[in-house]
Amino acid sequence: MQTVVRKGPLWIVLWLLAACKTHGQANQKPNIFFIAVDDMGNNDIGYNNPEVETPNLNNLGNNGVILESNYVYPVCSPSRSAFMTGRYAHKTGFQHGTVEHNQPAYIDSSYKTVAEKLTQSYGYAAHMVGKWHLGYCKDSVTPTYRGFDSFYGFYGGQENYYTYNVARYNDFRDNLTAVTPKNPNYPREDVDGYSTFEYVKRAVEIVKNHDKTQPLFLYLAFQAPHTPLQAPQELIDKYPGSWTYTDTDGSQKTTDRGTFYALVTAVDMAVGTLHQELENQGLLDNAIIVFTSDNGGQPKEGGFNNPYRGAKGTFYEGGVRVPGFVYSKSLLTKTSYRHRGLLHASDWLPTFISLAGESADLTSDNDLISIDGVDQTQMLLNGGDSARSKIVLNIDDFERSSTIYGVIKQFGTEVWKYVQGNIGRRDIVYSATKTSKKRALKRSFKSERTKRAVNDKYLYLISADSSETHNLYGDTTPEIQDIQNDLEDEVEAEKLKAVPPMNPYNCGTPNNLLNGFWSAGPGDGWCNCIA
Ligand SMILES: *[C@@H]1O[C@H](CO)[C@@H](O)[C@H](O)[C@H]1NC(C)=O
Ligand SMILES: [Ca+2]
Repeated sequence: MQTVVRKGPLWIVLWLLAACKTHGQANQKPNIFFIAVDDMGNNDIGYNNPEVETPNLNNLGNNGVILESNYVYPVCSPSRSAFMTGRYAHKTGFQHGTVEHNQPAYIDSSYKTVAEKLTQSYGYAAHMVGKWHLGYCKDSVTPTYRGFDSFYGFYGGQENYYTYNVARYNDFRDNLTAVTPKNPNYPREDVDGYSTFEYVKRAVEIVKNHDKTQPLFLYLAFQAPHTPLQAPQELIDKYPGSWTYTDTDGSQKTTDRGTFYALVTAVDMAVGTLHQELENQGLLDNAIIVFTSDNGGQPKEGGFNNPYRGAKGTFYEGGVRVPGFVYSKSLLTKTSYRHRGLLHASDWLPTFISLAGESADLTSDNDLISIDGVDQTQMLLNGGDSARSKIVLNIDDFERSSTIYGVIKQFGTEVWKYVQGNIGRRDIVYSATKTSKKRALKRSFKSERTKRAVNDKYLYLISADSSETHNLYGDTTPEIQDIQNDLEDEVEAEKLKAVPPMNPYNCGTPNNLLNGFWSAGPGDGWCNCIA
């Protein structure tokens, strides 16, 4: 080891560097606030669509960096597995859709979660509030065993916003303790409200009680605006009128977009409350707030993705390209713009590690050498180029009917997308029209056959055609042929890396209920229910 004691220019340079680095940061690692919303589409946030009131999200996004190419999976569990592990879902077994209540899926302990890394290697406190949706067949796969100091929320995919009940049973916990609203056996009798507001109440409590000398990681995963469409009446009253849209077959459908907006506005209020408390506690001076959806909007449930084609559950842009932004008072050297660089759900883990470890060497950490995410700090903090030029959208061929392979790749300024298989059913651009205003319904969409065949192939130049209206697959232009071949090769190579899905089977009726709660049950749980 070399100690620097010599006098002269080098010493001065090193001293200056050290002085600059600690300036204004109190020598602290940044606090990280990772906020995930559920099923919010590209057209469901105020800065893209002023019809919905989201002043707090607009303020943070407009004063931060809005992410224009923020890619996730088309449904919840795969995206959340990538958030937690920094890996593609087809590398951890989460590529095959959502985890149902009787499916024994979980993040294997060989894949370290972002919370495990931040707490064990970087000295963070880590707390989780909200929706997990990454399995609960034994206690050791739930949040407080996977790096979080505390957990306040639910294991499954959705539930009633007021009763915390789904399919007749409850799903709500404080760490491992089952919580019922107003349960006399549970000390928190104040747990009786709308879950979006309950979650932020807990987030505020965490922030208030946090020891400020320790860096904080908070994962706040709202259920909203996912179904069921429930919101406080005063928020629903903000959005009178009714909305319609044109469906795939050209028919007019109504959608409960007003109530959906109310769910979004509730999230906005909750984020505003948290933001204010972070300011009050001085926790924002050296911090980053990340906001992202986990998949696109579902038009029939009120969520819209226009100008992108498709919906939640599809591999069109509308399913996988979602709202997201970063905000920081001190860490961004460039703010108030939209970045078009490719960013994937798996990038948050290495980005957070990089922020925590300053010059953390991701290539020498055994937990991280095989991750798929890349460190995006240069892109996010300084407006640099994205650290990735390729995203594998998914590799899943467990069932012929739902087989899907997809990849996005950037060539110079062009971004191309290749998908093979079941790209999804809701395959047009959906725009909602408020019918209480002047009727201006477009009936120009032509009906399209639903494509499900495994050999269907799609090639889109999404940098020029984000609505995916021109399928260029099979085009004979030599340049396009080259790109097509390249992307097909990428998919073939990636197929070899996929692991089997964790959630292809249901357990039948596992012993997953305890006192009316969806539960790991006694002992080792029911992870081995399938022999
Ligand atoms: C959950 O865990 C945290 C951290 O250990 C602890 O402070 C809190 O009291 C726990 N809550 C319950 C209900 O056990
Ligand atoms: Ca979702």
